[in-house]
Amino acid sequence: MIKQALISVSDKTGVLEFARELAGMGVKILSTGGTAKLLADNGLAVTEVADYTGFPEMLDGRVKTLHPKVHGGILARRDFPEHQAALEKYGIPTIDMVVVNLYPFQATVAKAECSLEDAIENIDIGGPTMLRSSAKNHKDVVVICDPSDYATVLAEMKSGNNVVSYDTKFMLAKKVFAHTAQYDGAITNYLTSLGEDKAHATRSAYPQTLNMHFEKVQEMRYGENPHQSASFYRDLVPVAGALANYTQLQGKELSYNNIADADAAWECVKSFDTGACVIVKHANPCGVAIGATALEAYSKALQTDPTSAFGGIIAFNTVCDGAAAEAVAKQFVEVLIAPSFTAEAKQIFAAKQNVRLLEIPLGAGVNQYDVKRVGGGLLVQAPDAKNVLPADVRVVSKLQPTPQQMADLMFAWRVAKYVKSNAIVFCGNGMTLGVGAGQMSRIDSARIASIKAQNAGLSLQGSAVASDAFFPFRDGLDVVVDAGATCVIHPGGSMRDQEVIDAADERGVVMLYTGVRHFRH
Ligand code: 93A
Repeated sequence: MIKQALISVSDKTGVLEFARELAGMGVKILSTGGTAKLLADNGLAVTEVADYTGFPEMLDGRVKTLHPKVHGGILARRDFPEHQAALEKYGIPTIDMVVVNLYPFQATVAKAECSLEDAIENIDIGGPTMLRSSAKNHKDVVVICDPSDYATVLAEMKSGNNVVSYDTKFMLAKKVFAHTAQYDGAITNYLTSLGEDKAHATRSAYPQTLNMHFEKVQEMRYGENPHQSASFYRDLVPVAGALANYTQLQGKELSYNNIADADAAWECVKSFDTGACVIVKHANPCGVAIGATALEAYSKALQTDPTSAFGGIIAFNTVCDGAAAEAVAKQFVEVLIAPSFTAEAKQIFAAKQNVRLLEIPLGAGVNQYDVKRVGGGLLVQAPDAKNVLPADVRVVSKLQPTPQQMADLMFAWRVAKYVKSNAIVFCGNGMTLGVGAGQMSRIDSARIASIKAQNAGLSLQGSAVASDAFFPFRDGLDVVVDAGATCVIHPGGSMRDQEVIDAADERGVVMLYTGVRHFRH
């Protein structure tokens, strides 16, 4: 039975309505300065904590609620007679509900002009203390740190005579410890990112102690292999447009490899600003194409490597309509991704319940960190968010590219970014013709890409080639030109650049430098 609640919130969203409902149910309300004023100004009966404890808020508000009359009332065990006797002796009533959200530390330090002084003043001490006290004693105290829980708690109280179930109290307590851990993590990240002079100009993106916080989306039956257990977590702060925001419309449970491949396909297809389709197998694109319709993009992408596309992951960056769905449904597909599906497309897959359909809203967010686990450690870097534009590239050959070659080269370059190194990608007419991925030598990738094009019955005559890093020798270039390429794009920057440029001129092909490398491992 909730008789007394303490409300102290920085984010005052919904708190007035919530407090009004509590008051209506006969709950006494204690509150701190700003919150008390808001409630009182709106006609609610509220007791200020300062009046309650007999101590004023002091030290510029640093000490408001840090008092035995507050913490005793929260922490006392209701089922321990000694605790009850102590409350009685010192005149401490119980506090049965605590509603607190914290000083906005993260928002404060996100501002470029934030000083160390500002940051420190925004480290909440009393708030987390009350949250932790209540969460520890959650058996008897309802604790709310997220305004989105007001409605749930009210509904339970109304239907249950001012009582909140243990399950809800436990859920709320778990949320509190996750929340305070994240809050302390943000403080640690901030303080340990400051440079010697503690000035913000020298703040590092990589704190000395790195805290990252995720929440579980789902456990998988197994990991990369059946003997490995696995789980999928998403960022606590959602990333717009990211895979983790998916909604599964139908199909079997997603596996670990499904999620990894779906991410590769989705990241690649999202990078196109016109309608595109990407087919991924074992984390590499095995077919990528643009098209006036989803069907056209898919049909072209499939041609690159129909063998590998079997059981692949397919992603569109445009709505998947009936025509595209019908074509895709003819092949064995593990996962199909699109920003949306038409009713007709959904209908077509209704007959194929094994296919996992994922809807993911488009968006331009990028992860703050790109991470890779190594033995006993974590490699952390900025994500490869670089998109090379036509204005960024430099023609280094004597021959200038035609507009068609330029378009094909830019397309090939975009794809190469998403192919594991060493990557060699033959393209033409807005589609991949041959993809060489994940080889230890660039020349082998070049050979494999041309063999794959041959196997698929695709001509490489007049094709465009992208190489994710520079050609260290002219031999790789010779392989792609022998195969039929007439234009090549790569970063440049090798010791033997001149040898490779001379080879391009000798062979009469166009060569472009991006000045940017896209290794991907
Ligand atoms: O300065 S504090 O660390 N010291 C405290 O004793 C204390 N008690 C509550 N911060 C404290 N709070 C925080 O005040 C709460 O966590 C909440 O964010 C804020 C609400 O203040 P007001 O009601 O004056 O707006």
